[in-house]
Amino acid sequence: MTTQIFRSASRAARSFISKHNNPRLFSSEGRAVAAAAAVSSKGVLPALASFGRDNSGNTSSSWIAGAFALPAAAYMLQDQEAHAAGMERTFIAIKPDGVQRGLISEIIARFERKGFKLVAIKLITPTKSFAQQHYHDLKERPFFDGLCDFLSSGPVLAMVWEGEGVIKYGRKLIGATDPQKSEPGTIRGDLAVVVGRNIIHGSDGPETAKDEINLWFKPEEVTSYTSNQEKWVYGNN
Ligand code: DAT
Ligand code: MG
Repeated sequence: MTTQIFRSASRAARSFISKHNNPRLFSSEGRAVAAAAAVSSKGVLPALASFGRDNSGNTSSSWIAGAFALPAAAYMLQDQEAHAAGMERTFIAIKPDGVQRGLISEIIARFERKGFKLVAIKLITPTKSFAQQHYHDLKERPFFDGLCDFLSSGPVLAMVWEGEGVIKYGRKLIGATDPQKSEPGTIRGDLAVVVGRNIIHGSDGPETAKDEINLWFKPEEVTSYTSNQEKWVYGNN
């Protein structure tokens, strides 16, 4: 019985979350949806409880499951809402040197193991003008032309990663721009030697993250889903 209640609760929560887990989930709009559901489920509970009896006066197990499922679903939604507040997305790209050196799985593994979630990925060789757009902030720098030639010289693995604090922490995983100065344990510190071949790009703030995701991906290429491990990666005690 307890298992049945738990399954039913999980199903209810999952189905609600998947229905509402669209690209806007982490916007204030998305939070409002989750909050409204949590509040309204509390409101309907007493009514549901009174319907949970059949004519013989026995309690119907399906209604009981339903009645218990709702508070559990509301609890899970509130939990989702709590960690949704700090959720972010960042643009991460493995540059042609990282792809050619066979470092894709090594780099993806570091983001995955941390607990971040991959929501978009594609292998693409950008044109030079696309590379210039991507690095437009650096157009006055002496290395700009060579940098854009390099980025457009072969396949780049473009990705969007999602998680709490992923923009800033993604940069920590990557390490300093110059691999000579990157700490051991970081991607550039462990896997690269010179600044001209530092294997990976990561957005440096919320605005650039948004702009870079929009530059590299169409909205429909960025997925939204609830990973099974989220309830173990996030939580407040
Ligand atoms: P980051 O990639 O850490 O965000 P950035 O935005 O300052 O660093 O520069 C973008 C890329 O340009 C960087 O990954 C490698 C290249 N680059 C930066 N500084 C350079 C330099 N002094 N000489 C050559 N290439 C450089
Ligand atoms: Mg940068």
